Amino acid sequence: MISGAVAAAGSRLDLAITGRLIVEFSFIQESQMLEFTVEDMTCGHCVATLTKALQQLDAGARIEADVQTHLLRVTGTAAASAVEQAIRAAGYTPQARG
Ligand SMILES: [Cu+2]
Repeated sequence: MISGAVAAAGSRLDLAITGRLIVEFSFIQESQMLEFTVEDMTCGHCVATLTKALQQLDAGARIEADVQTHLLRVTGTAAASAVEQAIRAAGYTPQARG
């Protein structure tokens, strides 16, 4: 989990202790709502898997899912690219909704 203070300080943190390692955080300051169509999200187990994966990425994220329409709505502070990556890593195929 990343603190709001660090996120607000900038997208890059230079960890002097470990030398020149630059860690990039794909987080934004304000929460945003992202909507995806996830065709292979077909039941409650899929929703549970995705919710767990997305909350590991962003503990404060709010996840709404509708298996009928395959809508997955993620409200949180992780960048869209990071959310998409987490969905793919969980084994699903997200398509951003316009
Ligand atoms: Cu399922």
